[in-house]
Amino acid sequence: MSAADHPGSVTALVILPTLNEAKNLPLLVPRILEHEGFRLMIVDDRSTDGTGDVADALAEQYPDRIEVMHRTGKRGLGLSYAEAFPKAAAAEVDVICQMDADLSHDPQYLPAMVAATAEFDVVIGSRYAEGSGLENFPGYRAALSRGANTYVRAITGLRAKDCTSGYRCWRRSVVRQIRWERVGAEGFAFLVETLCEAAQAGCSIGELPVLFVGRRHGASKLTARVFRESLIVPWRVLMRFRRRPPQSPR
Ligand SMILES: Nc1nc2c(ncn2[C@@H]2O[C@H](COP(=O)(O)OP(=O)(O)O)[C@@H](O)[C@H]2O)c(=O)[nH]1
Ligand SMILES: [Mg+2]
Repeated sequence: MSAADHPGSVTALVILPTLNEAKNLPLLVPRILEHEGFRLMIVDDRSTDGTGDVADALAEQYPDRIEVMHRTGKRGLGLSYAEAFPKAAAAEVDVICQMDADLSHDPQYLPAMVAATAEFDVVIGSRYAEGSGLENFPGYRAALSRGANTYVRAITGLRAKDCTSGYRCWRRSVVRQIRWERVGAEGFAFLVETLCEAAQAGCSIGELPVLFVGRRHGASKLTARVFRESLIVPWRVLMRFRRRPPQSPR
């Protein structure tokens, strides 16, 4: 696959995890699907605000372009992605994307990110690459995010500026190589764990600057439990790779 050789013909499947995003989803979905060649896999975790029904209605509105997964097991962002990624890897698409459903990740960046997978195995929509920015994001959240990145990079050896961004595009061939069975993070730490797995597998990791906009509808799901797991996971990953730290992005 080469996006550069075949501009416009590259196909992408975007995984959208949702937990109480009923207001955001109808605003976001049309903006993703206005891009030709894009499809969606919405992974809802028994939202209590009707997001599951909103997703089903959107799937009817866009025939053959949206698949909705209604999860029944234990809730968690990581658990949702861990279920969705292997399924997405079996789809007939070139690129698999992941993004938040709260309008923080602007879909306008998707085509460029997908195109950049011609050069990199994984492309991060980065809040800290040169030219990026944060908008409507409280100071304490920005500080937490920067601190998390410093912490993760120091422990794991990852070199990306934004290791905790949930906005990413992966070559499908790379997703098929990841050892999903050993990815154990249940919450947001999944993002760090999978990036480490990718780096360990020798994948090249690139970053494109994005303007990240803090959510306007609904509430953050960053709980104390999720936060605690995020502190532990980088160490767990380090132990897993022991003397073989993740490689630097090429
Ligand atoms: N399926 C699923 N999605 C989740 C869960 N927790 C968060 N999300 C989704 O993950 C994305 C990021 O969560 P968000 O609350 O915005 O995190 P924040 O931006 O760090 O405050 C959003 O689309 C959420 O709806 C979960 O437990 N399960
Ligand atoms: Mg958010």
